[in-house]
Amino acid sequence: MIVLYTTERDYPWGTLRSTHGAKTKVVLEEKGVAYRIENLPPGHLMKKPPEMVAKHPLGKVPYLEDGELVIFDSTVIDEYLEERYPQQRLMPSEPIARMRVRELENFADEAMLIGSVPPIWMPYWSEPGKRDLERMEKGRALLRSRDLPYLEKVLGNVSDGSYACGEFSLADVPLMALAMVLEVDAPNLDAFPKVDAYLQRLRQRSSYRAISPKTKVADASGRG
Ligand SMILES: N[C@@H](CCC(=O)N[C@@H](CS)C(=O)NCC(=O)O)C(=O)O
Repeated sequence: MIVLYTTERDYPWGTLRSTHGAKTKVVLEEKGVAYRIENLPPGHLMKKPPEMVAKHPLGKVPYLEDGELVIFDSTVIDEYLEERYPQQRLMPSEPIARMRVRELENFADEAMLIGSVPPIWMPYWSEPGKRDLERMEKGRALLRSRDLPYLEKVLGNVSDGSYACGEFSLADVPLMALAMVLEVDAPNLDAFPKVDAYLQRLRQRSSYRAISPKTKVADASGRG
């Protein structure tokens, strides 16, 4: 069975999960592939113990074992899963459409998951009194000034009720992680009505249950 190494923890304000681990979990769920979670302590992301670095040279999550294979980096893992487990396709077949999916996936990852989101999300892993509120506000400001306007524009190019590139695809997967973060941070999205409706649509997918802040660690530790 596939083993996904990631970090998840229950807090009174919701169950928090690695955003990049969530990307991989969503693809496993969408494809109905059997897996179990190996839940690493959040402290491992700082300490980077040798057994972790042996499997991911940067000591990050996620990494995944599929039999003898060890694979790191959420985007690489998700593309591997797409090719290895072709049920429930998450990539279109036409080259320009494939390019657009990869372009948006990369934007969501680079701009948000490693850009504006960590300053918002990481403080939630501490007690409310210990959070760097100034840092959180900077992350929120970047999200509102750069990332959400672009996403609103992208969503303006697809018909209402569809996903970022039409059918649900790998482009939507990092945005599922954004939906998770913004369920906890709960900003006012009146200025971004298409984003607001889209994030709510993402939260309706059955795969979202496995990353929802409402789903406890013990209730989403794998499938099958
Ligand atoms: N490009 C990597 C980024 C992974 C990443 O940054 N993961 C975070 C948790 S969401 C982490 O492990 N942070 C610890 C660190 O940056 O050292 C991927 O897509 O998997």
